[in-house]
Amino acid sequence: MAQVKDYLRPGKLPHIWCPGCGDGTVVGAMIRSIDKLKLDRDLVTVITGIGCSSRVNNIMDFHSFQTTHGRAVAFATGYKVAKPDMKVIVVTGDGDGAGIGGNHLIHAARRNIDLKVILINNQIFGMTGGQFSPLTPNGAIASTAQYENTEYPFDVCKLMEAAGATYVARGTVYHLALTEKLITRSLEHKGFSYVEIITQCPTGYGKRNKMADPYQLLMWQKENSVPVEQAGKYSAEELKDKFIIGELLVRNDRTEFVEANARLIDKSRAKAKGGSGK
Ligand SMILES: Cc1ncc(C[n+]2csc(CCOP(=O)(O)OP(=O)(O)O)c2C)c(N)n1
Ligand code: SF4
Repeated sequence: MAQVKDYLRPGKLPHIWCPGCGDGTVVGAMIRSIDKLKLDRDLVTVITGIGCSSRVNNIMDFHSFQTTHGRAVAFATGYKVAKPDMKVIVVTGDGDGAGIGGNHLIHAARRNIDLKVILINNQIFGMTGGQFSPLTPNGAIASTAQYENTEYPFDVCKLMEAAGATYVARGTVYHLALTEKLITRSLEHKGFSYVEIITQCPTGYGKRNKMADPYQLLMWQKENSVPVEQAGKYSAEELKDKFIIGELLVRNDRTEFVEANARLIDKSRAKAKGGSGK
């Protein structure tokens, strides 16, 4: 088994993340999953938007593109259509993926295109100084919510399920073994995969919310997570504001988008040649 450092670009360490940031832990989990599956690294592409989380491809030694804020999924859609043999992993933040890029996320899920989206949810805009995102908890403090956040976060896993994704899961940096397993399963799945990873931003979120020590943020992840297998034991009120973690949806009843189009092209060509096209 190779080591994580074997998959990092030479000369890119030390990385840019703050001490205690969860982004590097997610990189480790992604690399261990790729290594476990023995994926050919020349057939893996990591595509990101803009944000601290979107800097993962700066250090990961795979084909990679850092695109514009919120557009990683749109870019990856075109890339996957042009290069269907590539394993395309999109890494995005809660601002990047669920805010400015939310519409792309919905429609990629609806198409069931074979993208592996990993949304690193640190509940804040880390890179730009701690503005609240669509996933910031109600009542939390942000640089743009100095008294408290009066908005409510939404459950992107449920949204992905409703939109048509065929693999949906949620892990946390605290529950790292589970998270690694979920990433591995999503890489094996054919179709649109969404894995949300709850992580910590001590600088932009923790400091303002009485959890400046990354350890406190990890304990917050632990205390606010409920394994999906146990969720049935709790009332709706008890599950309010909790993260349901684990494999939330796997379905295999929808044809993957690129494959559906390839089939249609074959059918149309056969028809043009005088066949029935069936
Ligand atoms: C079109 C556009 N709007 C705004 C920005 C500024 N911007 C850069 S990163 C970012 C937010 C990043 O937050 P998130 O996606 O949650 O990632 P994090 O840094 O927390 O990992 C914003 C608003 C930008 N680069 N481009
Ligand atoms: S600002 Fe937050 S998300 Fe960005 S590197 Fe620092 S701890 Fe990580």
